[in-house]
Amino acid sequence: MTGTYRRTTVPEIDGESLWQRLAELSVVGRATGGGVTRLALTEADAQGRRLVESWLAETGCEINHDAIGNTIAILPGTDPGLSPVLLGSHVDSVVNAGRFDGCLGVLGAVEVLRAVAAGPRPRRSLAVAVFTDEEGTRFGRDLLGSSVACGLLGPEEALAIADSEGRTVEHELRVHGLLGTAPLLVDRPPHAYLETHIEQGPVLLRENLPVAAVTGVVGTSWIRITLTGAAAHAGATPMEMRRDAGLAMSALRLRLHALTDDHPGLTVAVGAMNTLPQQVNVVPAAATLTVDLRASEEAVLAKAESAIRLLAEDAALTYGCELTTCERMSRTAPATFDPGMVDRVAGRIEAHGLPGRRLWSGAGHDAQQLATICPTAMVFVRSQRDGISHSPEEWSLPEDCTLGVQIMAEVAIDLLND
Ligand code: HGY
Ligand code: MN
Ligand code: MN
Ligand code: MN
Repeated sequence: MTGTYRRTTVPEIDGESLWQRLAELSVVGRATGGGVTRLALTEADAQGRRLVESWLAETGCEINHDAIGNTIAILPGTDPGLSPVLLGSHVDSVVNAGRFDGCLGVLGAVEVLRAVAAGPRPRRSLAVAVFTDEEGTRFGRDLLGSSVACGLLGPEEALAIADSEGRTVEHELRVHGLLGTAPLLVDRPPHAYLETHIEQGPVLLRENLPVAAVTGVVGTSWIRITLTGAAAHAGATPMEMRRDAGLAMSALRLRLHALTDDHPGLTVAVGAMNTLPQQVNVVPAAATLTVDLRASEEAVLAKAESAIRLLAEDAALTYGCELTTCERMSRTAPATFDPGMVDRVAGRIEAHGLPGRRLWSGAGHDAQQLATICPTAMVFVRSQRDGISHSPEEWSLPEDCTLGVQIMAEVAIDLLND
């Protein structure tokens, strides 16, 4: 169902400009694997932020940063005392990522700003947020910027988080001149928040639909586990005398995946795994792995989390090892979006002559944090190539991107005149 969609009365989103800017931003942090690497608060991420802020400035917005470096741009309405309508997302990425994850939402918001700035000023101000460190891959805490903005994580605690080389979030924000004094969103909640994002899954592609209204987002729990055994000679040590931490970790990994059998709706991923001392002829003395648990129901997520420690202790014991650490790295709660906001998005999709498909998100998003402080909804845009994401293969069609942002613009413009 591609091709042209019925236009509506509101200003049309400039799809050309959106596509151009997605391409331009994708050059910042170009990775050798052909994708994009803009890990949070690296020079590449800061360069990406500066490029986006230059485009925000062109629309006449006032631009500030808050205590965790979130960019907050505001286009004043005729009644600036009213709480603003906020659009946003992120431009930091995982390693060797695609060009759409987060960027579609931020650059879509830029296009909505351009369309609104070109017309009669609405009552409410229109604000755009570019959140710091949504991905969490460098500092180990996902949705960092939006969690602080929404009062779910203290600024001091967040600023003190360090990466594996000991560089703190605060240090990196200072290096890039992103530390600011703008009020946190929780202190002045927006009237509403909207985010456009690629689905990062196969559902819309399979159903041949370009867009959907997102009904909610899974909760996520990241846990790091270390098992300790004993280094030993790979040849001379009899098998029954070994305390092989690598073997214990492999057994644990299989048991973690088996959790999905007794917890319907749970997803499990072991994204990082390594053994020490990483020598071909030494039985591993230690092994570390990270677990990414997700569920749309809090009870399912909590039950899976509580099972982890027992599984790790049991796997360690089975192979004569010890469980040394089982620490939570990050935790976000599942979020159900405001039904009225979801209806607005679905209604605008139907106004374009399309089914108002509602869909739950298996990926985490800044919107799940914003949902704790104001009415929130998301627009999903179809992902191509089986929905692959967090990969250079990530792809979406220009007309689907334009339609998704057009839907967001139409909902936003209604809210701006609320
Ligand atoms: O992991 C996630 O779902 C998101 O991309 N941070
Ligand atoms: Mn994202
Ligand atoms: Mn992502
Ligand atoms: Mn995400």
